[in-house]
Amino acid sequence: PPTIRLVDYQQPAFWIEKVNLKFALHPTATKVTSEITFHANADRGDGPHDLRLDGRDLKLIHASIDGRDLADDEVLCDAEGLSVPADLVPQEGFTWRCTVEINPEGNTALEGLYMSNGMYCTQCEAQGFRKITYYLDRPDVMARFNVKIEGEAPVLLSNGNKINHGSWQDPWPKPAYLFALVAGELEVVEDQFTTRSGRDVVLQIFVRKGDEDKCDYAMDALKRSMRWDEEHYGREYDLDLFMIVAVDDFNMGAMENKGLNIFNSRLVLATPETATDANYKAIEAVIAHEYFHNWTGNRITCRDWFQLCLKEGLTVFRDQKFSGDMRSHSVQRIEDVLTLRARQFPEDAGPLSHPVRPEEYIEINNFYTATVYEKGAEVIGMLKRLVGDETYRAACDLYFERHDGQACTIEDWIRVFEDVSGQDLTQFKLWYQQNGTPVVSVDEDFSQGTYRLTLRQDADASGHRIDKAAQVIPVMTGFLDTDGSEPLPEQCLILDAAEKTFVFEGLTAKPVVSLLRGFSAPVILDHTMDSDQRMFLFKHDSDTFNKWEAGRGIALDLLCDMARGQLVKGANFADALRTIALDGALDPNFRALMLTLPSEDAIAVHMGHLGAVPDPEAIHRARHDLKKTIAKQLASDLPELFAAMRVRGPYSPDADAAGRRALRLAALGLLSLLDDCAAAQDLYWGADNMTEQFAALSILISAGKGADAIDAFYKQWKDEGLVLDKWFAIQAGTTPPEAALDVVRALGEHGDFNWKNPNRFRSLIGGFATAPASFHRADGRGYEFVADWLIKLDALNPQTTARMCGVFGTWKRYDKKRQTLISTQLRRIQKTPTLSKDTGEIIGKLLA
Ligand code: BAL
Ligand code: ZN
Repeated sequence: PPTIRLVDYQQPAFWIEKVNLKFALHPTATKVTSEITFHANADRGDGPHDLRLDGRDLKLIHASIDGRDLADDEVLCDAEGLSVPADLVPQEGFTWRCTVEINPEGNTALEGLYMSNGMYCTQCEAQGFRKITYYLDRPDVMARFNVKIEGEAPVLLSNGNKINHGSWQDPWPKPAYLFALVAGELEVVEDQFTTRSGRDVVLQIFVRKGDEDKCDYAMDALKRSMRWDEEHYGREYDLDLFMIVAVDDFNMGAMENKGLNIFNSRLVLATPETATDANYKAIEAVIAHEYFHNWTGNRITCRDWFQLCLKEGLTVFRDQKFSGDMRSHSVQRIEDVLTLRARQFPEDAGPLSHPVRPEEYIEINNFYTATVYEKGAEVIGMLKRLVGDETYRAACDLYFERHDGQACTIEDWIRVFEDVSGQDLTQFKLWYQQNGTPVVSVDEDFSQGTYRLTLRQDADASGHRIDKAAQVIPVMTGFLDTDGSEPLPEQCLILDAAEKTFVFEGLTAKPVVSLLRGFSAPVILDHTMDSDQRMFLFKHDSDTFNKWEAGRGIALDLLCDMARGQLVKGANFADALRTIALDGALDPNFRALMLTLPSEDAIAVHMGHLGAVPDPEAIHRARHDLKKTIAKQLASDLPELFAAMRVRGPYSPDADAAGRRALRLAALGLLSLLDDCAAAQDLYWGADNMTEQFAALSILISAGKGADAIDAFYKQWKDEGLVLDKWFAIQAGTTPPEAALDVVRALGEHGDFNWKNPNRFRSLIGGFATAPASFHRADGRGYEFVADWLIKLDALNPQTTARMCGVFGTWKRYDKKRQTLISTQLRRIQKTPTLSKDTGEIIGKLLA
């Protein structure tokens, strides 16, 4: 398959003004008739041009230009679309009409128009529209759509304003990737919102019968998102109707189609009995994310798919700030950094590394990555820090004013910041262009009241950054005296050269420096500190992020030493943890985060930084042992902490209640190592909400004591698909490593393992593959198991398969024997005769 390159971008030969679409729905033979008004692109200045339209898996029934039917030999169809020779195409403009037949039921890839539980739905980003009809399926072609849907279903939805049953008109020009259609037997939950200028908007959430009582939180989150975007970005909603549909079979989390967001049902539906606090938080964030796309993505879209981060990085940044406002900024920051480090740093350190704005791809679906999304959001955060809050807002205002209705590039985005701030951001733009994670190292010198701090930026260990230009790295820095006071104000040091020395005068003693506060840049900080210094910051840093970071650093060092077989004493650390865990002045959510040890994957990464080859089984044991040390140190406090954090009264998913539950459950996790899981058993059998029931189940399974609870959970929830996903996932992810493969093999045969459903597949196969000690078992049978399933799924759903191949992305960090076992499986996948372009691209990179 060809490689698509940013440098080859060319405007289309024709633009589209208007599209009329008619759907005659049928499960296996839907007819789509399109009438498209084209006009010449005067900027091209070349030609004459053939008419070249994108199209895949379409049966062309009829086509005409300006009313003249085209004969079979006048339309040249191939696997990727069709062409009509230039001499048959009026070059100034023309009306194209065609009818195609498509098969929604046979569409297992879940791109284009497909069926989910008897309901028709669409997913068109990035290139699904070409599976619906022939079109210029590229985001810079923005057109007005009118849609007529003929079908028996009581609910027939598309974008924009409803004209009558099945007829829709979208007044806003949009690229085809934002097109959506839904048809089925759906119930609607309705509310309303009045915008700040007084426009009344009807809000509707469509769900399957029986799920109507699970939409309250999503609706509430939607209204809060709408208000937040008005208050923080001056953005109002622009139609009279905003619809959300919950769909069970969905490759992504959700999709921001204009006026008709389609959501994976796990990100809409929640009741206290079926959803955890984490589920509620994710619903809030994703509802906001998709809503915010209405401006950052829809009103202003991307010129081409290389610019994906223009809408995704910015929209993630916006949803993170929204969640911080709704809950706690310091906890939100820690969680965002945990995600970045868990997903993006490994991606950037391995064979799938790419810049935030990639410059080439084979399959664009493979670039909906942590780098584009999460690192993309970090880049926006740095930009805001560099120009300041007010300038940031002024630049965003200018962006919306200047580019409304356009398909834009990163250059357009950077230019509004340059115009408003007067700064030259050429060097800053390297964040979009260079891949890899910069490593910032530190030298300190103190003499005669002068403190010199030298910061250096280097290539990371993976070598991705060798020969790369120095980037602009904002390093928020605090200075502490031995009594914990701060002799100098916090400042943002700008490291914009390979090396820079910052000089501070008039100090009476060498300060303890607190670097990269708030994680002010997505870099690896290589700051050698002894354990006393770390402990000092853990106890005294006023920056919550760095307080957490110091504790985490101590834990990581201990865990690495333990995994390497060294005898270590964690008592000091456990004692400091105890102080924090019991400090009633601190946010319980923060205390819970502190009590949660770094993940096994994070420990493996840290070992890599220290030059050691991680042993997944030893890491698993080390983590368990340190937990036990902590549990013993807190033994007399845990029962009380567990009891004190109980939330009384009806369940509420708000941050305070969720934070108390998080601390209570962290305490329970430790307590279970001392009481033989007695308290966890009590909680499991007595829980009245899913957060506690599920956490207790997880504790029991990981202790090998979950058999009765597993059976009972299944019986209780076998008719609730989303809860059943949890049942598969928790067994796959937390069963002790020696038993996990047998368990997931058996679950793979379970009657409810509907592997064609992406959520279910991800629960079982993804759950197993992200449990390092199980997946990386030394005999390689974990790799073989996952590869078998990936080969099977690829034949039906390339997008979900390719994404899950990312579980092999860190394979070069392991020992030679494991590397050989993994590469054997990767080659086996690669040899699959019908391997998809999506999976082929990822496997090719993994093996390169
Ligand atoms: N645009 C794809 C889904 C999302 O990022 O919102
Ligand atoms: Zn998005």
